Amino acid sequence: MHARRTRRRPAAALACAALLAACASGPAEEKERPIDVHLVPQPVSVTADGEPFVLDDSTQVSAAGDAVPVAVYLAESLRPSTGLPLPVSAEPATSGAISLRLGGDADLGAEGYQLDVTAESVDLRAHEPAGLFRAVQTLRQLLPATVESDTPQPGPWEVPGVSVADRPRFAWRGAMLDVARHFFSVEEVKRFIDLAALYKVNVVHLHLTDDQGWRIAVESWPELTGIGASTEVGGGRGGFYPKADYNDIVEYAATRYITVVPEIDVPGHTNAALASYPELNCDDRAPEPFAGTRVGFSALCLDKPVSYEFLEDVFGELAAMTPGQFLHVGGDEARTIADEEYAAFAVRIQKIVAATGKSAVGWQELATGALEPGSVVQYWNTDEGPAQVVEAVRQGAQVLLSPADRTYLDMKYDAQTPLGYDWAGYVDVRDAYDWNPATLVDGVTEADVVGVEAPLWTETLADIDDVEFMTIPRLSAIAEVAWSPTDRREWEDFRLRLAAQAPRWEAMAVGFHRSPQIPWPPTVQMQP
Ligand code: TNX
Repeated sequence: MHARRTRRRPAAALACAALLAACASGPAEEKERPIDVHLVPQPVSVTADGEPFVLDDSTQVSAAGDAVPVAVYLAESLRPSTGLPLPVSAEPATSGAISLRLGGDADLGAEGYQLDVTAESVDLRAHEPAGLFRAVQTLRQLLPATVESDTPQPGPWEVPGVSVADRPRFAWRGAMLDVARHFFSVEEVKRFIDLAALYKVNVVHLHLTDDQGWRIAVESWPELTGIGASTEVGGGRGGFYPKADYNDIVEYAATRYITVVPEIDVPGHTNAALASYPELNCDDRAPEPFAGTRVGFSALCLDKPVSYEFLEDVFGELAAMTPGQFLHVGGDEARTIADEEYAAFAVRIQKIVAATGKSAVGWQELATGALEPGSVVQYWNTDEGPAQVVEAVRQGAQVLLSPADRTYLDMKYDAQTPLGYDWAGYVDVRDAYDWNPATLVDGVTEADVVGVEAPLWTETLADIDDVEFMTIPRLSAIAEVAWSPTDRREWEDFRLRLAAQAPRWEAMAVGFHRSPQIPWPPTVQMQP
């Protein structure tokens, strides 16, 4: 696993080694001494310029003020595999310390950071705690892969001598999990959050309601999580998050500097609500709970005042549980509603969200109505095309890019993939990686794009093993699309950096898909 190093190498050769792509044609001597810098997402700049730092029994983690929680997270992440004490202290960094400091250059923004490794110290600086947290993810990837194990491993725990300067390209780097088609426990959602956090994702969007299940407690409409939560695709038991569980998820995400964006999908995709309350149906008759996979057949009765009381109550309670700025209103595939009626609803639901003090995100269909200031429109339907998001931009809105043929984690990788769908085609790792958000849609420029999100729909995915298989490695690819500057991204180089993630996933027991597009290394044996 560990590189053999000479004491000093010319700076150019080291930089070549660090950037790997350039090394493909580098001197033969360099190929014999690779340096272990395989970062995903690719940082803005990496310079390999010195001796490694070695963690040992005397290594301290130093941090003060708002940097302390990140320092504690770092120490807690490293202790199980390294077996080192790694005490966290407020003492200013001395030699032999990993130090996390705030107050770095304001140009680093909310999530940028500077990471400098010398033989004496590891120095992480950022303007805000989120930046320190992203720096910690980089540091994890500089350590040997076995650091990710939850049992003691032999080491040595060497960090190559590098300087990294980094900040994200887009503000919204998301992953969506559909907990409605199949229900996922709090522990499973936390696992998904942790996988996302590894790749510097900062938004986890939870698709909380759909025809098959209503998964979030609403005190003013309790039957939503009675009948409404009682099943899932295939007829399983379903489930829901009581408010305490939901808050636990939101707080866990916050410790990873990830914002949860909750989605209540309306007016379509609402069979679970319609089954729970007859009055939400135009004929006052509640349908049976639904455990199939059909879409587009259900809708709230938009002529009835009670439907809007329902929406005000639901989004009001949701807003009170949401520290972030956004509530997702869904809005997709309401195929039983006439265009004019839908457009009026789109306006009304945005106003309901605005009254809670939040901003609305909606699937692309939302843009068929007038958009409120601050609304975000999410592009997904590559079969229909992007006309609605071009319209959203014309109205001054920002766009979140989730083109199904690039970012849908529920699409099969290829014809052999046992899980998932293929309505948007196969999405192998290269499809997920090799595109540019600024040029994807004519009429949508870099400034119009708030970010990129990878949705995982779970009609065909029943447990966390299925989720891991579909998510990894594609989420790593999409996270790099959203984080790294275009001129630092190149497929051939990415393949090699991604391949180096495999031993990390093995150490974490992540059941990832071994796409034939990637030159995966042989499996490494971990200490039991
Ligand atoms: C389309 S994407 C849907 C979902 C399905 C998904 C399956 C979107 C806004 N709607 O309801 O789960 O396709 O790929």
